[in-house]
Amino acid sequence: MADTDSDPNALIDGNSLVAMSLARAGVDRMFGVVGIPVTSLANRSVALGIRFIAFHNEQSAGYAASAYGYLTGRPGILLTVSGPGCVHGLAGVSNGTVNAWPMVLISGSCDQKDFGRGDFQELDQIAAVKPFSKFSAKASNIKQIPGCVFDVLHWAASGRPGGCYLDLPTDVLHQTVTESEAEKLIVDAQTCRKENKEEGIEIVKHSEIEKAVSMLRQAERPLIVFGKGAAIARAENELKKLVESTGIPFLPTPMGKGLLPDTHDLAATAARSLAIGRCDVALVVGARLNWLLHFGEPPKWSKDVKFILVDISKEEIELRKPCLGLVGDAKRVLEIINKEIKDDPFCLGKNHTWVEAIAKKAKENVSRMEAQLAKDVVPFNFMTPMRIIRDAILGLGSPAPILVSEGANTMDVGRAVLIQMEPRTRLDAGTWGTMGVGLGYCIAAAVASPDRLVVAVEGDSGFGFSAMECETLVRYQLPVVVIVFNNNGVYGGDRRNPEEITGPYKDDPAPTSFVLGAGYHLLIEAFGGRGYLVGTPDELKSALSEAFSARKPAVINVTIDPYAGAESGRMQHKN
Ligand SMILES: Cc1ncc(C[n+]2csc(CCOP(=O)(O)OP(=O)(O)O)c2C)c(N)n1
Ligand SMILES: *[C@@H]1O[C@H](CO)[C@@H](O)[C@H](O)[C@H]1NC(C)=O
Ligand SMILES: *[C@@H]1O[C@H](CO)[C@@H](O)[C@H](O)[C@H]1NC(C)=O
Ligand SMILES: *[C@@H]1O[C@H](CO)[C@@H](O)[C@H](O)[C@H]1NC(C)=O
Ligand SMILES: *[C@@H]1O[C@H](CO)[C@@H](O)[C@H](O)[C@H]1NC(C)=O
Ligand SMILES: CC(=O)N[C@H]1CO[C@H](CO)[C@@H](O)[C@@H]1O
Ligand SMILES: [Mg+2]
Repeated sequence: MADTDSDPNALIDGNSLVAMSLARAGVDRMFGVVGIPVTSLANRSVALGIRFIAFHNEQSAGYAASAYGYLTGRPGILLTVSGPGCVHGLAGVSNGTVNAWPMVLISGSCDQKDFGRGDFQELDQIAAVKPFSKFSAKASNIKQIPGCVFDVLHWAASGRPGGCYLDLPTDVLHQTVTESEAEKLIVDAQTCRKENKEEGIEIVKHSEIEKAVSMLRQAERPLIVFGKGAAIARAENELKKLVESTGIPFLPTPMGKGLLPDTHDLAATAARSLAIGRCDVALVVGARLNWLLHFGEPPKWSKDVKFILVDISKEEIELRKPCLGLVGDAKRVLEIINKEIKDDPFCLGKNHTWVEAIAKKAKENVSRMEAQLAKDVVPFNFMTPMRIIRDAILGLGSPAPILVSEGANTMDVGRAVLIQMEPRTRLDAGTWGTMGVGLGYCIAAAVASPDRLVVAVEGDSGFGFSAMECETLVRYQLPVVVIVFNNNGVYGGDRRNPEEITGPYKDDPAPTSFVLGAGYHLLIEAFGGRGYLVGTPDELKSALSEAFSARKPAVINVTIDPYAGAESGRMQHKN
């Protein structure tokens, strides 16, 4: 390419114009897999100061982009090739959308004039992405590129965030404009976006705030529930103020954990059943009343409970009627609620019967669990290694590591035992219970928060979905320690009754079983990372201590009794 700085008439192509537009829009990281027709787009982006994290598989890269969007609040970018690259990328976009996390899939697509004739990697990508995305744009001509780039970035992060898609046909990436034309197109796109910024979210009415505060004030057994919507709105300080000024107990969803410390006096996590079963007014902030919260319905919730829902999306609130809906950004709405309360404060106090009942239940549950955790069981069950990991993580203090978790038993036990002290330090297989998110999340976390260690606690099946990305950890020397709970399979060992095992393939391993004693620690050593094989408390402690202080890519292969834990984890009734 010519020295374009000095020559406004020099020509630049679509690839360069995409990279320039992204850089001007403030994009600083990109995740993906290169190939035809986007290799040069990646190269140009790197040349403009965007860090490109190259993955083995678009699925993991997409999960990384979505998690990067969540952790930073700015859209994570996934770059893929046409056809199959885009199809693999759908996992990431759907992940962004289902979690309400900002991300953008940018995919090359086939030549427009050959579409419909069986062109290389041809697919109607706009149609393929549609069910999974919030907004799509296609640049049919190079001049549309800057506008499309600014549009998708805007839609990904505005209102309720989600996954968006930008389609870039091969021919468009090869068209050219002059440097000065490119500059003008970018400036126009920027200006146009600024003018439209005011559109969008309606803000909650004051009368609704008054009603909400009065409901909380009159409640006998109020509860505050919050989820990752509150995390993405960075509402932690407002939540703290609300909880501490009113003395109302709180319950985080799995990824809301850490917005307030799990060890807080008013945490109702260990009294979850009582808290949701008996509360009469629940203020739900940035969390959906979906399966994770039992749809807000009996028998888990009391039939008389009244909900106050704070959500950025009006549609979400309408879906959950009847309730009092407060539409708006969680941080902003809580600020207004706190202000309203400040004018006429109320506080339940420690010896309020409801607060006492929750504290008592939580204490009982915690002591029961601690008694189990205290035992050193070998061969390892799930509890013993989880306690050792918990203590090793707590020993690191602040800044706390970012914890990534997937698996069935491994994730469920980890969710109950591991302690979250800081906001946005937990990423798990949440809303969709998706296996395969782990390594992508680890990479995103390491890239988004370079000051934090990343610790993944993974079932061996969950790990296997994206295990090749161990090479990516080593290549970028990311401070990620992956702990694999190796129980030889999905949920663990073969639990079939002998009478179930018949037919011509009865000698095959069970559909849930993997090879016995897989050397997952050797996998990362193949790439030059550090591997540990552990089966006893001392071995685990020593591996953790070494790996945590090294802050280098490592896999700790923890041998777990294949018959510990339950089939399907805690979702047994559905399998
Ligand atoms: C994409 C996807 N495919 C399949 C599943 C079904 N599934 C649920 S948990 C799980 C793996 C559980 O095994 P493991 O990760 O080893 O955890 P363990 O219970 O053994 O600790 C699978 C395959 C899923 N949740 N997501
Ligand atoms: C991208 O950069 C790499 C490394 O510099 C180079 O080998 C490759 O040819 C470039 N490809 C394109 C299409 O620009
Ligand atoms: C006990 O505590 C765990 C984790 O803290 C929680 O998951 C579980 O629901 C609690 N049990 C009850 C009955 O509330
Ligand atoms: C709590 O109980 C103590 C005695 O047990 C009492 O002195 C105090 O006033 C009570 N506080 C509130 C806020 O009710
Ligand atoms: C995406 O990740 C989130 C967060 O872990 C999880 O809730 C969901 O299961 C995943 N969804 C998809 C489509 O992978
Ligand atoms: C390759 C390897 O070292 N595999 C080991 C993994 O862990 C199991 C259980 O401890 C051993 O049996 C394997 O030999
Ligand atoms: Mg397993």
